This record gives sequence, structure tokens and C-alpha cells, in this order.
Amino acid sequence: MTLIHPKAHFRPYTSAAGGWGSAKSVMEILWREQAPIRAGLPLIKQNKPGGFACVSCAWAKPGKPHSLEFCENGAKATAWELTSRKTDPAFFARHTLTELRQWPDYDLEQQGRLTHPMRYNAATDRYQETTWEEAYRDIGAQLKSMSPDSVVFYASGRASLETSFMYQLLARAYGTNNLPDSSNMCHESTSVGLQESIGVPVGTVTLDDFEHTDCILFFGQNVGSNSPRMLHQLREARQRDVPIITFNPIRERGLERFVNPQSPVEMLGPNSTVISTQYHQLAIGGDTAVVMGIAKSLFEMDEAALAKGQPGIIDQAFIAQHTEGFAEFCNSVLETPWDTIERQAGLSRSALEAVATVYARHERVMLVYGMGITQHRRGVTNVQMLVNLLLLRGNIGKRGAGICPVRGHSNVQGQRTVGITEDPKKIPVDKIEELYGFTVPSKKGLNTVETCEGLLDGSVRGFIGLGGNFLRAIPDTSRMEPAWNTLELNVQIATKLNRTHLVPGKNAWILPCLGRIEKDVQNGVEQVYTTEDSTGCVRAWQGNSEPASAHARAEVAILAGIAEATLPGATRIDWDARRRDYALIRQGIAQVYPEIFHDMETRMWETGGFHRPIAAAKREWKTESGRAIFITPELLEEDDDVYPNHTRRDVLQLMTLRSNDQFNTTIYGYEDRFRGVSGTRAVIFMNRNDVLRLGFKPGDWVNVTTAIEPQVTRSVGPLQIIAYDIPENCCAAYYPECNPLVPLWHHAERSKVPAAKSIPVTLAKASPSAGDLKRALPESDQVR
Ligand SMILES: Nc1nc2c(c(=O)[nH]1)N[C@H]1C(S)=C(S)[C@@H](COP(=O)(O)OP(=O)(O)OC[C@H]3O[C@@H](n4cnc5c(=O)[nH]c(N)nc54)[C@H](O)[C@@H]3O)O[C@H]1N2
Ligand SMILES: Nc1nc2c(c(=O)[nH]1)N[C@H]1C(S)=C(S)[C@@H](COP(=O)(O)OP(=O)(O)OC[C@H]3O[C@@H](n4cnc5c(=O)[nH]c(N)nc54)[C@H](O)[C@@H]3O)O[C@H]1N2
Ligand SMILES: [Mo]
Repeated sequence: MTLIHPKAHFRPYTSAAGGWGSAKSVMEILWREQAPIRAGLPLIKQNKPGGFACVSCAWAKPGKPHSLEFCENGAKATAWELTSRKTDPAFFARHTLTELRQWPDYDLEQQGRLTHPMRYNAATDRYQETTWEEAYRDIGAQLKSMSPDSVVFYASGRASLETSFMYQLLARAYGTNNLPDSSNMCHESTSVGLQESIGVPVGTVTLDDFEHTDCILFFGQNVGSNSPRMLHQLREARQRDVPIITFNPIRERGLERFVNPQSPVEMLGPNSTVISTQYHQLAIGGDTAVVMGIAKSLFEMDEAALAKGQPGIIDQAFIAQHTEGFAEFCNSVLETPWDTIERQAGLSRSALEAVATVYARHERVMLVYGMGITQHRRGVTNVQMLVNLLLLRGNIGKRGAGICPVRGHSNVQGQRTVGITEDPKKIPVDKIEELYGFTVPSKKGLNTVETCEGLLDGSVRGFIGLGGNFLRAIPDTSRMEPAWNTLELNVQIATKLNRTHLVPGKNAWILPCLGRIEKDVQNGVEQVYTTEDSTGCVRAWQGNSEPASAHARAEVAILAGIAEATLPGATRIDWDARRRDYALIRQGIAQVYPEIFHDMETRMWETGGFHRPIAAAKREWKTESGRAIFITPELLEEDDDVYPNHTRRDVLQLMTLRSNDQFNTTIYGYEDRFRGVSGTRAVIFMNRNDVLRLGFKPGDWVNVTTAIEPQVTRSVGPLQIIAYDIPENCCAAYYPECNPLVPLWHHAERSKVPAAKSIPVTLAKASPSAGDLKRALPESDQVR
């Protein structure tokens, strides 16, 4: 199907994930970024001892790496960071912010790396070059004049453990716990859900478990695009005949078949590995009902087995010794009728029984999940239901089994470990106070949604961004931008230009920093840094490329500069000493968190790094009762917000997706190869029956409007309809373009993760203007 223009089209993708498509895509971006020479060599060092940690996802890097331990998207991320293009003062002199605000995300970052510290000048509506000394002095003066409660210190999950630890010290020494981070929009449902259920906020699985598992369940995670290195573990598991059962509303290519681009035999031969042995296209938001159904079927099988005098299916011994809440959970499952489960899950009883049969037959079952679980109104319940399912057969705390949330940003889990959190109850306050000689504020700070609320009600007046693209990543973006523009202070520490920098508020700075791939020389010494991956593994890394600009500074150095200008003499912290030697920062991390980081300076060099202790993995449950807890869901419905009620036939559930050619708000290009979309992102994926039922045809243009809170209009479009293999009443479109559709209050209960995967919407036919068409069909590769 041709979309808009011969250059944009939709053709279902028939090849496996990986393979030549992946190799081609890597070469294209290296070429386009003019980075082959700069990036070719660094790629060899990616994810290797003595090299740098991939700046893309948080998936674990093996201790004994493959000869090229990177994936298509990791290579793209490296090329994107090492581009030879520059967004320099001359660029800013050519463009006003009013003009730049018209540019798409792709064009902004495509201009290349930020090179000089810049300050916004309202008179010319442009950023102008400033010096670091002036920037620190003026930012410090302004911070000193503001109430700490009105300033927010946001972190995107990429900064190292050293930078993150410095950042929380800076915020708290300044006087606030306002430390929201990207994980508030991501796996916060995991941190809340797992903590309550099994007493740890993180997953229990390590790479070793993949080698010993005998069955894997996969919920709402798009491995082929978002954590492709995990395909190696999945492929190896499949070669041992391990069944992989997937639950996803759409058929994601990487979950179907994989060709290892690093294996000549697979690249040249006809063979790809089948990844999922069962693939269930459940309804969006149907996961809690799915688990109910599997559990119900397990109880039925258990009863039948016991009646025949055979051993039961449910692990009663484990349940009795290790858990509580089982009886209530069991009753709730038994009382829920199959037709309710089938309707909510969008799957048949027999499909769920087929899953239960495989689950019951295996002893070491692992469960992997991502944003399809956490970004829902009942995201926390979803997570806890997955735990319930594992607990039924003692699948936590034994080798080859466990729960595996796949984290997003490459150090997002680590940031939380070293104190990036708005809740002072989650950090060792006394240790910090004793070591650093200041009083940690006791008032709880703001998370991401609360920060947005503070922007709207005017109580948030200043914002420091340690990376990220806050204004584009948050929900309700059209409502948030005008509020954001009233900020007194907007400081962005960044590598590339993005939307958040272009809505300046009254005083704005862009502070260009080094990326993690680059050499970080302080005091004549090349510094090393550490990260913690999705499996709780901590390792040391080192950048090895020449910095993009002689004027860019390391994140640690920038934080030290701001701290010195803001807090002279207020603490016992010698910021400059830490800037000159990161080992001093690590010493502090080890003193504040000895259980995890003792002897960090030596252990971080161990082959494959060291693992933080995870109590639940050893069947120690750090919950209030000392047991793992079955938590019974209150409701099966994912979403009871729809107005006037959820039986309205014109309302579809929209999930916002990542393409294969983006990293969050960073758009590498307009190819979603695995989903067959090329040349555009202005599309909406719909079931063909819905398309016809609602009076449209594929290729039609529609405006998409949020169907809750009718008194506020939230609309995006026009988007072009693609008839796609997605369940009826569901539809999908891209993040971040669709963020204006997510009401700020439409977030997961308790974790406040925006419900970006279930937005009730209606569609109306649209006729695109010439400007709409131009935006929908971007001319790629524009350097202006
Ligand atoms: N290349 C690349 N890698 C990335 C990122 C990137 O943007 N690009 N982002 C990074 C970050 S920060 C994160 S958090 C992760 C995100 O990685 P993922 O967790 O994979 O997140 P998404 O791509 O948003 O999509 C999740 C999947 O959930 C499915 N889904 C949606 N709704 C439901 C549902 O109700 N139930 C079920 N079972 N499935 C559902 C979608 O079809 C999709 O396949 O990836 C990280 N890695
Ligand atoms: N609708 C919808 N909304 C979502 C999601 C969704 O699935 N749907 N996903 C949510 C999720 S899971 C997440 S994690 C958030 C992501 O939210 P963020 O983490 O805030 O956004 P990113 O797009 O990852 O940030 C990209 C910017 O980071 C800067 N950057 C890159 N590398 C570095 C570095 O090394 N140092 C510094 N200082 N800056 C750097 C660059 O300037 C770049 O423009 O979005 C959330 N929003
Ligand atoms: Mo994320």
C-alpha cells in the first residue's frame, strides 16, 4: 500500500529479525551520520571489558562477550552519538526558537552534537554562546534566589552511577527531594509492584538463568527492537527446545523469528530461529485477565490430578512455606467466570488452557515483561499478577526461574539504586548526613506526574534536566508546553538538541556534555564509570572516542560546577576533588550502600562485573510479613475511565509504540522495518474490521481524539490508516507524536506511570492540508 507519496509505503515485513535487514540498517546510519571512521572502531569495544557500555538499552552484557557484542539499535545509538555533525553557535545564530519549534524531532537531533554552552536571549529569540564560568555563576545565583521546593532535578536513565550519585547529592544538599526520573514513566509499576509482592524493587533473573530455564513467558516487551541483544539468549534457549510463549496484541517480528547477524551460517543459509512457540494476540490491557485464566486452568488441572491420585500441579509446599494471601487469590480466581476472563483477555479459554498445560509441564519458568505491562492504569496489578503466576509453582528463587522486567535506559535501574528517588524513605538518610555534613530534607519530593502537576499549578518554577527530553516524553504535552514556558529557570545538560530546549521559559541554558562513548579526561587521568544493568549487574566502563567538542564537559564536571556556584561552603563535600577523581565518588557510593557496593573499586573490574544481592532470588522476602505475597486484583478491567462507559462501540484502545528506528524521543529515521512501514510515522494501525465498521478504508486520513474527560479536547493527526494484524477494538500509533492524547491523570494507580498503552480514543475523518502532508512525509536527512 502506498502511503501519501511513492516514497512512503506499507508492505508487511516477511524476513526474520536480525539478518541482512539489520546489517543494512546499521551501515546506513553509520554512513548517514558520517561516523564510519569515528564509530567503526569504537563498536568493537562496545560492551567489552575496557570498552564502553552501550548507550542504548539496559539489557545485560555477558562476561564473555561475542566478538561483536552489539546489536542493530546499539550500533545506531553509537553512530548517533559519534556523528561528525555539530549543532554549534553558528547554527543557533541562524535559527530563532520560534522557527525551531516547527521542526520535527528527527530534524533537531539530526543537526548533530551540541558543542558550546548556550544561554537563551529573549530579545533575539535565540540561544547565544556563553562561557562555562558565566553559566555556573548565573545558574547558581538563580538557584540561590529560589525556594528549593520549587526546583526539580530530573534524570533520564543514561547517566552513570557516579553522575547519578553526585546529582542526588546536589539536589539534596540544595534542599529538595524533587528527583523525578524517566523510570517514573517506565518501570515504576515494577518498583512498586515487586517491592510489595516479593520485597525487592527489581527483577530476580540473571543471564545464567537463561541457560537453565526450561520455559519462558513473554509479556508486552518488544525484544527485537528494544533489547535485541537478548535475542542471543532466546535463540540459545530455543536451540535447547525451550518453549517461549508470547502475549502481545501485535505480532512483533523479533518475537517470531531471528537470524543472528553475527553467525555466517545463519546469515547465508535459509534458517532462522523460531522464537515464540505460542503467540497469543491478547486485547490491549488484557494481561491480568490472561493470568486469571491461566491460574484458573491450573487449579482445574490440579484438582483433576489430585482426584486421580497423581501429584498436584500447584506447589503447595512452596506456598505454605513462603507465601501469604493464597486463599484469597485462589477464591477470586475460582469465582471469576470464564466468559468474563475471555472477554477481558481477548483470548479463548482453550488458548489459555494450552498455556497452562505448557506452564505446568516445566519446572523452571521465567517471565519477561516490558511496557505492555507497566504503562496501564492497572500497571502495578499487572506486575503483581505475573508474580502470582510464578508463585503458584514456586518459580521464584530457583535457578532458571524468576521475574525479568526489561528496563529501558542503559543505567535507569542503577540510578534508583544510588539514590535518584523522590522518596527520602528509600535512601539511607543517616549515612548521607553523617558523611556529607548536611541535613537531607525530610519532605517527599515530586515524581514525574507530580512535577507536571506542579508546572500546571505554578508551584514548580525551576527545572534542571540531566539528559532526556522531558517535555516530549511526558503525557498531555499540548497542555504542558504553555505551563513549561512560564518556568523561571530551565537548565538542560544534553548531547543533542531537542524540543525541551526550545520552550525556554524565562531563563534557559543548554549545557553540552560528553557522551559515555567519549574519553573523559579529568586532572590528566582518563576516568572510568560504572552502570547497573537490568539483571542487577554492576560493571566498570571507559569511553574511548575523542570528544565531539573541546568545549563540552563531562556530566560530573558540570554538576560540580553548578554545585560550587550554588552551595559554597554549605556542605563538607569537596566537589572539585570528586570531579578530578571519580574513585572518590565511588568511595561514597560504597560507604552509603555497603551491602551492594562494598569493595566496588576492585569488584567493578571482575569479568562480567558483580551482581548486587537480590534477596528474593534467594527466597528471602523483605516484605512486612517476611513472606512473598499473592495480591488479589480488585478489578479485571484494565480501564474503567471511558466515558460514558466502555461498551461504546466507537471507542478504540490506543497503545503508543516505538518504531524500530528510534530511541524514545530520539528518531533515527522513518523506517519501521519490522512492521513494514517506510518513509513516515504519521500512521495508525487498525484492525481491518474496525476500519470498515467505522466507515473508513485503509489509506484514509483520520484525526484521533481522546475519549475520556470530554470537557478537555486532546487530539492528534491527521494520521493515515494502515489495516494491520491487531485485535479488534485496539489500535496503535507512535510515541512521542501521540503524547498529547494521554491525560496527565490517566496513569497507573500508585506508581503514577502514564497509561501510554491504553488510551481510549475515537477517530474522525480528516482532510490533510499541504502542511500536514509535508509534516507526514518528511524529507529525510535534512541538514539545515
Ligand atoms: N531501539 C530502542 N531500544 C529501546 C528503546 C527505544 O525507544 N528504542 N527504549 C528503551 C526504553 S526507555 C524502554 S522502557 C524499553 C521499552 O521497550 P518495551 O518494553 O518493548 O516497550 P514498547 O516498545 O513501548 O512496547 C512494548 C510492547 O508491548 C506491547 N503491548 C502494548 N500493550 C500491551 C498490553 O496491554 N499487553 C501486552 N501483553 N502487550 C502490550 C506492544 O505491542 C509492544 O510490543 O526499551 C528500551 N530500549
Ligand atoms: N506515549 C508514550 N510516552 C512515553 C513512553 C511510551 O511508551 N509512550 N515511554 C516512556 C519511557 S519508558 C521513557 S524511559 C521516557 C523517556 O524519556 P527521556 O529519558 O526524558 O527521553 P529520551 O528520549 O530518552 O531523551 C533523549 C535526549 O537525551 C539527551 N541525551 C542523550 N544521551 C545523553 C547523555 O549521555 N547525557 C545527557 N546529559 N543527555 C543525553 C539528548 O539530548 C536526547 O535528545 O518516555 C516515556 N514516555
Ligand atoms: Mo523507559
